Amino acid sequence: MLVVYSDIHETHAPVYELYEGNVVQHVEVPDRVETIRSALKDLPNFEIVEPRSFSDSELLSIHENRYKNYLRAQTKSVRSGQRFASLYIQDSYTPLTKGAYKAARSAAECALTAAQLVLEGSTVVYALSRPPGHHAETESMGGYCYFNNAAIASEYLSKKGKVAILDIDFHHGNGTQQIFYDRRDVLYVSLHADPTTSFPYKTGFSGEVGVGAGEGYTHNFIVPNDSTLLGYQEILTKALDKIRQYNPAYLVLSLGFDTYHRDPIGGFSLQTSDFARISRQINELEIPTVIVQEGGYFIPDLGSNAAAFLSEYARR
Ligand code: SP5
Ligand code: ZN
Repeated sequence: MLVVYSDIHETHAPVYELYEGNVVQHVEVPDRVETIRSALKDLPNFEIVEPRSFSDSELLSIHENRYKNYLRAQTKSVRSGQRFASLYIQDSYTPLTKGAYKAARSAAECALTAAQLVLEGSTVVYALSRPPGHHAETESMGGYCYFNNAAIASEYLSKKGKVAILDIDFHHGNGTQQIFYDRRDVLYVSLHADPTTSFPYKTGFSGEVGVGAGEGYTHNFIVPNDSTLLGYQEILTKALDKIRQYNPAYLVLSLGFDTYHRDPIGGFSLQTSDFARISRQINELEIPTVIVQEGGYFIPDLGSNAAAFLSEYARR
Protein backbone atom coordinates (compact mmCIF):
# COMPACT_ATOMS: atom_id res chain seq x y z
CA MET A 1 0.00 0.00 0.00
CA LEU A 2 1.26 3.45 -0.90
CA VAL A 3 1.39 5.96 1.95
CA VAL A 4 1.56 9.62 0.89
CA TYR A 5 3.51 11.64 3.44
CA SER A 6 5.46 14.90 3.60
CA ASP A 7 7.55 16.25 6.48
CA ILE A 8 6.23 19.79 5.82
CA HIS A 9 3.60 19.18 8.51
CA GLU A 10 6.31 19.59 11.18
CA THR A 11 6.34 23.35 10.67
CA HIS A 12 2.80 23.44 12.08
CA ALA A 13 3.05 22.83 15.81
CA PRO A 14 0.11 24.25 17.79
CA VAL A 15 0.98 24.98 21.41
CA TYR A 16 -2.30 25.36 23.26
CA GLU A 17 -6.06 25.50 22.87
CA LEU A 18 -8.73 27.18 24.99
CA TYR A 19 -11.16 24.63 26.30
CA GLU A 20 -13.98 25.35 28.73
CA GLY A 21 -12.13 28.24 30.28
CA ASN A 22 -8.75 26.55 30.49
CA VAL A 23 -5.55 26.84 28.54
CA VAL A 24 -4.67 23.23 27.69
CA GLN A 25 -1.80 21.71 25.77
CA HIS A 26 -2.67 21.14 22.14
CA VAL A 27 -3.22 17.52 21.15
CA GLU A 28 -2.92 17.93 17.36
CA VAL A 29 0.88 17.78 17.31
CA PRO A 30 3.55 16.63 14.80
CA ASP A 31 4.28 13.45 16.80
CA ARG A 32 0.91 12.04 15.75
CA VAL A 33 1.91 11.57 12.16
CA GLU A 34 5.54 10.79 12.90
CA THR A 35 4.54 7.90 15.11
CA ILE A 36 2.26 6.47 12.39
CA ARG A 37 4.96 6.91 9.77
CA SER A 38 7.56 5.08 11.82
CA ALA A 39 5.14 2.23 12.58
CA LEU A 40 4.42 1.73 8.87
CA LYS A 41 7.89 2.23 7.43
CA ASP A 42 9.22 -1.06 8.81
CA LEU A 43 6.22 -3.14 7.76
CA PRO A 44 6.18 -5.12 4.53
CA ASN A 45 3.47 -4.04 2.05
CA PHE A 46 3.83 -0.31 2.82
CA GLU A 47 5.75 2.18 0.72
CA ILE A 48 6.03 5.84 1.73
CA VAL A 49 5.94 8.35 -1.14
CA GLU A 50 6.07 12.15 -1.36
CA PRO A 51 3.03 14.13 -2.45
CA ARG A 52 3.01 15.60 -5.96
CA SER A 53 2.41 19.34 -6.38
CA PHE A 54 -0.90 20.76 -7.48
CA SER A 55 -1.92 24.23 -8.56
CA ASP A 56 -4.29 26.32 -6.46
CA SER A 57 -7.24 25.35 -8.62
CA GLU A 58 -7.88 22.05 -6.76
CA LEU A 59 -7.85 23.85 -3.40
CA LEU A 60 -10.08 26.58 -4.80
CA SER A 61 -12.58 24.04 -6.07
CA ILE A 62 -13.58 23.72 -2.39
CA HIS A 63 -12.36 26.82 -0.53
CA GLU A 64 -12.97 30.52 -1.15
CA ASN A 65 -10.01 32.44 -2.53
CA ARG A 66 -10.28 35.15 0.13
CA TYR A 67 -10.11 32.52 2.90
CA LYS A 68 -7.03 30.90 1.34
CA ASN A 69 -5.32 34.29 0.93
CA TYR A 70 -6.17 35.28 4.50
CA LEU A 71 -4.68 32.09 5.89
CA ARG A 72 -1.52 32.50 3.85
CA ALA A 73 -1.04 36.16 4.79
CA GLN A 74 -1.89 35.75 8.46
CA THR A 75 0.37 32.73 9.06
CA LYS A 76 3.29 34.60 7.48
CA SER A 77 3.21 37.17 10.25
CA VAL A 78 3.21 34.67 13.13
CA ARG A 79 6.76 34.81 14.43
CA SER A 80 6.76 31.97 16.89
CA GLY A 81 4.16 30.08 18.84
CA GLN A 82 0.62 30.83 17.78
CA ARG A 83 -2.27 33.27 17.74
CA PHE A 84 -5.92 32.96 16.90
CA ALA A 85 -7.39 34.32 13.68
CA SER A 86 -9.91 37.15 13.80
CA LEU A 87 -11.80 35.99 10.71
CA TYR A 88 -12.96 32.71 9.19
CA ILE A 89 -12.70 30.80 12.46
CA GLN A 90 -15.17 28.43 14.14
CA ASP A 91 -13.69 27.92 17.62
CA SER A 92 -10.85 28.44 20.10
CA TYR A 93 -9.11 25.16 19.25
CA THR A 94 -7.60 25.99 15.88
CA PRO A 95 -4.65 28.41 16.08
CA LEU A 96 -2.63 30.11 13.38
CA THR A 97 0.98 28.97 13.48
CA LYS A 98 3.85 29.99 11.27
CA GLY A 99 3.58 26.74 9.31
CA ALA A 100 -0.21 26.25 9.29
CA TYR A 101 -0.83 27.39 5.72
CA LYS A 102 2.04 25.43 4.19
CA ALA A 103 1.27 22.34 6.21
CA ALA A 104 -2.43 22.44 5.40
CA ARG A 105 -1.70 22.93 1.72
CA SER A 106 0.69 19.99 1.79
CA ALA A 107 -1.87 17.84 3.64
CA ALA A 108 -4.33 18.57 0.83
CA GLU A 109 -1.66 17.62 -1.71
CA CYS A 110 -1.18 14.28 0.09
CA ALA A 111 -4.92 13.59 -0.32
CA LEU A 112 -4.89 14.76 -3.96
CA THR A 113 -1.89 12.57 -4.74
CA ALA A 114 -3.66 9.59 -3.20
CA ALA A 115 -6.72 10.34 -5.34
CA GLN A 116 -4.57 10.60 -8.46
CA LEU A 117 -2.87 7.29 -7.68
CA VAL A 118 -6.28 5.63 -7.33
CA LEU A 119 -7.31 7.06 -10.71
CA GLU A 120 -4.09 5.60 -12.11
CA GLY A 121 -5.10 2.13 -10.92
CA SER A 122 -4.14 1.64 -7.25
CA THR A 123 -6.98 -0.03 -5.38
CA VAL A 124 -6.25 1.76 -2.10
CA VAL A 125 -3.90 4.60 -1.11
CA TYR A 126 -3.41 6.16 2.33
CA ALA A 127 -2.88 9.92 2.69
CA LEU A 128 -1.06 10.48 5.98
CA SER A 129 -2.30 14.05 6.06
CA ARG A 130 -1.71 16.51 8.88
CA PRO A 131 -3.30 18.85 9.87
CA PRO A 132 -6.61 17.01 9.52
CA GLY A 133 -9.39 18.41 7.35
CA HIS A 134 -12.97 17.28 7.91
CA HIS A 135 -14.02 20.22 10.13
CA ALA A 136 -12.80 22.84 7.61
CA GLU A 137 -15.71 24.46 5.77
CA THR A 138 -15.55 26.33 2.46
CA GLU A 139 -14.64 29.51 4.28
CA SER A 140 -13.53 28.65 7.80
CA MET A 141 -11.01 26.79 9.93
CA GLY A 142 -12.09 24.77 12.97
CA GLY A 143 -11.51 21.59 14.96
CA TYR A 144 -7.75 21.65 14.19
CA CYS A 145 -8.56 21.76 10.43
CA TYR A 146 -7.71 24.44 7.83
CA PHE A 147 -8.32 22.91 4.40
CA ASN A 148 -10.66 19.96 3.90
CA ASN A 149 -8.32 17.28 2.55
CA ALA A 150 -10.99 14.60 2.08
CA ALA A 151 -13.36 17.03 0.35
CA ILE A 152 -10.65 18.24 -2.01
CA ALA A 153 -9.79 14.64 -2.94
CA SER A 154 -13.48 13.78 -3.33
CA GLU A 155 -14.10 16.73 -5.61
CA TYR A 156 -11.14 15.65 -7.72
CA LEU A 157 -12.44 12.07 -7.99
CA SER A 158 -16.02 13.20 -8.65
CA LYS A 159 -14.96 14.38 -12.11
CA LYS A 160 -14.52 10.69 -13.00
CA GLY A 161 -17.45 9.03 -11.20
CA LYS A 162 -19.72 9.01 -8.16
CA VAL A 163 -17.92 9.33 -4.82
CA ALA A 164 -19.01 8.12 -1.38
CA ILE A 165 -17.31 9.58 1.69
CA LEU A 166 -17.34 7.45 4.82
CA ASP A 167 -16.26 9.44 7.88
CA ILE A 168 -15.32 7.35 10.93
CA ASP A 169 -13.54 10.00 12.99
CA PHE A 170 -15.05 10.34 16.49
CA HIS A 171 -16.34 13.81 15.59
CA HIS A 172 -18.90 14.80 12.97
CA GLY A 173 -17.25 16.15 9.81
CA ASN A 174 -19.19 19.40 9.69
CA GLY A 175 -16.96 20.77 6.95
CA THR A 176 -17.37 17.81 4.61
CA GLN A 177 -21.12 17.79 5.21
CA GLN A 178 -21.43 21.51 4.49
CA ILE A 179 -19.37 21.26 1.30
CA PHE A 180 -21.46 18.49 -0.27
CA TYR A 181 -24.82 19.14 1.41
CA ASP A 182 -26.63 20.14 -1.79
CA ARG A 183 -24.98 17.60 -4.10
CA ARG A 184 -25.98 14.09 -5.10
CA ASP A 185 -22.79 13.18 -6.97
CA VAL A 186 -20.92 12.94 -3.64
CA LEU A 187 -22.53 10.93 -0.82
CA TYR A 188 -21.57 11.77 2.77
CA VAL A 189 -22.01 9.09 5.44
CA SER A 190 -20.68 9.67 8.95
CA LEU A 191 -20.52 7.74 12.23
CA HIS A 192 -19.77 9.97 15.22
CA ALA A 193 -20.51 11.00 18.78
CA ASP A 194 -23.67 12.88 19.71
CA PRO A 195 -23.10 16.54 18.76
CA THR A 196 -25.23 17.64 21.72
CA THR A 197 -22.28 16.84 23.96
CA SER A 198 -19.31 16.54 21.58
CA PHE A 199 -17.55 18.82 19.12
CA PRO A 200 -18.64 20.34 16.69
CA TYR A 201 -21.76 20.90 18.86
CA LYS A 202 -23.83 22.09 15.90
CA THR A 203 -24.19 19.50 13.14
CA GLY A 204 -24.26 15.73 12.75
CA PHE A 205 -27.83 15.07 13.93
CA SER A 206 -29.71 12.27 12.20
CA GLY A 207 -32.31 14.68 10.80
CA GLU A 208 -29.68 16.33 8.61
CA VAL A 209 -30.09 14.52 5.30
CA GLY A 210 -29.02 17.04 2.65
CA VAL A 211 -30.88 19.77 0.80
CA GLY A 212 -32.19 20.38 -2.73
CA ALA A 213 -30.60 17.99 -5.22
CA GLY A 214 -28.57 16.64 -2.31
CA GLU A 215 -31.57 15.60 -0.22
CA GLY A 216 -31.10 11.97 0.81
CA TYR A 217 -27.36 12.04 0.07
CA THR A 218 -26.15 12.85 3.59
CA HIS A 219 -26.51 10.24 6.36
CA ASN A 220 -25.56 10.86 9.99
CA PHE A 221 -25.29 7.97 12.44
CA ILE A 222 -24.85 8.83 16.11
CA VAL A 223 -22.83 6.29 18.08
CA PRO A 224 -23.43 6.22 21.87
CA ASN A 225 -20.52 7.07 24.13
CA ASP A 226 -18.62 4.07 25.55
CA SER A 227 -19.61 1.94 22.54
CA THR A 228 -17.54 -1.20 22.06
CA LEU A 229 -16.95 -3.10 18.81
CA LEU A 230 -20.28 -4.93 18.77
CA GLY A 231 -22.45 -1.83 19.02
CA TYR A 232 -20.17 0.08 16.69
CA GLN A 233 -20.31 -2.60 14.00
CA GLU A 234 -24.10 -2.74 14.12
CA ILE A 235 -24.22 0.94 13.17
CA LEU A 236 -21.39 0.58 10.67
CA THR A 237 -23.39 -2.14 8.87
CA LYS A 238 -26.25 0.35 8.36
CA ALA A 239 -23.84 3.01 7.12
CA LEU A 240 -22.22 0.60 4.67
CA ASP A 241 -25.66 -0.37 3.35
CA LYS A 242 -26.23 3.27 2.37
CA ILE A 243 -22.95 3.22 0.45
CA ARG A 244 -23.79 -0.06 -1.31
CA GLN A 245 -27.17 1.33 -2.37
CA TYR A 246 -25.44 4.38 -3.82
CA ASN A 247 -23.01 2.21 -5.81
CA PRO A 248 -20.12 4.71 -6.00
CA ALA A 249 -17.10 4.44 -8.30
CA TYR A 250 -14.80 5.67 -5.50
CA LEU A 251 -14.70 5.67 -1.72
CA VAL A 252 -12.99 8.34 0.37
CA LEU A 253 -12.52 7.22 3.96
CA SER A 254 -12.03 9.94 6.58
CA LEU A 255 -10.18 7.91 9.19
CA GLY A 256 -9.89 9.01 12.82
CA PHE A 257 -8.40 7.02 15.67
CA ASP A 258 -10.03 9.22 18.30
CA THR A 259 -12.60 6.39 18.64
CA TYR A 260 -9.90 4.50 20.59
CA HIS A 261 -10.69 3.76 24.24
CA ARG A 262 -7.65 5.66 25.52
CA ASP A 263 -8.07 8.72 23.32
CA PRO A 264 -7.81 11.89 25.44
CA ILE A 265 -10.71 13.68 23.69
CA GLY A 266 -12.84 10.81 22.32
CA GLY A 267 -15.48 8.84 24.22
CA PHE A 268 -15.82 5.43 22.54
CA SER A 269 -14.28 2.17 23.72
CA LEU A 270 -12.64 0.64 20.66
CA GLN A 271 -9.50 -1.49 21.11
CA THR A 272 -6.52 -1.82 18.78
CA SER A 273 -7.67 -5.19 17.40
CA ASP A 274 -11.13 -3.72 16.74
CA PHE A 275 -9.62 -1.47 14.07
CA ALA A 276 -8.67 -4.55 12.04
CA ARG A 277 -12.25 -5.83 12.28
CA ILE A 278 -13.69 -2.47 11.26
CA SER A 279 -11.39 -2.12 8.26
CA ARG A 280 -12.19 -5.67 7.15
CA GLN A 281 -15.88 -4.80 7.16
CA ILE A 282 -15.30 -1.60 5.15
CA ASN A 283 -12.93 -3.41 2.80
CA GLU A 284 -15.76 -5.80 1.86
CA LEU A 285 -17.23 -2.94 -0.19
CA GLU A 286 -14.45 -3.57 -2.71
CA ILE A 287 -14.46 -0.01 -4.02
CA PRO A 288 -11.23 1.80 -5.05
CA THR A 289 -10.43 3.79 -1.91
CA VAL A 290 -8.57 6.89 -0.79
CA ILE A 291 -7.97 6.82 2.96
CA VAL A 292 -7.39 10.25 4.50
CA GLN A 293 -6.07 10.60 8.04
CA GLU A 294 -8.20 12.81 10.31
CA GLY A 295 -8.00 12.76 14.15
CA GLY A 296 -6.57 10.39 16.80
CA TYR A 297 -4.62 11.73 19.76
CA PHE A 298 -3.40 8.90 22.00
CA ILE A 299 0.09 8.99 20.61
CA PRO A 300 1.59 5.89 22.32
CA ASP A 301 -0.85 3.57 20.49
CA LEU A 302 -1.44 5.52 17.26
CA GLY A 303 1.16 3.50 15.37
CA SER A 304 -0.32 0.14 16.31
CA ASN A 305 -3.87 1.37 15.67
CA ALA A 306 -2.91 2.55 12.19
CA ALA A 307 -1.04 -0.69 11.48
CA ALA A 308 -4.03 -2.75 12.66
CA PHE A 309 -6.42 -0.82 10.48
CA LEU A 310 -4.29 -0.54 7.34
CA SER A 311 -2.83 -4.05 7.31
CA GLU A 312 -6.26 -5.42 6.36
CA TYR A 313 -6.19 -3.17 3.30
CA ALA A 314 -2.57 -3.86 2.43
CA ARG A 315 -3.53 -7.48 1.73
CA ARG A 316 -5.81 -6.36 -1.06
C1 SP5 B 1 -9.96 16.34 13.50
C2 SP5 B 1 -10.44 16.27 14.91
O1 SP5 B 1 -10.49 15.18 15.50
N1 SP5 B 1 -10.75 17.42 15.51
C3 SP5 B 1 -11.28 17.39 16.82
C4 SP5 B 1 -11.49 18.75 17.36
C5 SP5 B 1 -12.12 18.66 18.71
N2 SP5 B 1 -11.68 19.71 19.54
C6 SP5 B 1 -12.57 20.04 20.58
C7 SP5 B 1 -12.30 19.32 21.84
C8 SP5 B 1 -11.16 19.99 22.57
C9 SP5 B 1 -10.80 19.18 23.77
N3 SP5 B 1 -9.50 19.52 24.19
C10 SP5 B 1 -9.27 19.22 25.56
C11 SP5 B 1 -7.99 18.50 25.77
C12 SP5 B 1 -7.95 18.06 27.21
N4 SP5 B 1 -6.83 17.23 27.43
ZN1 ZN C 1 -11.97 13.82 15.60
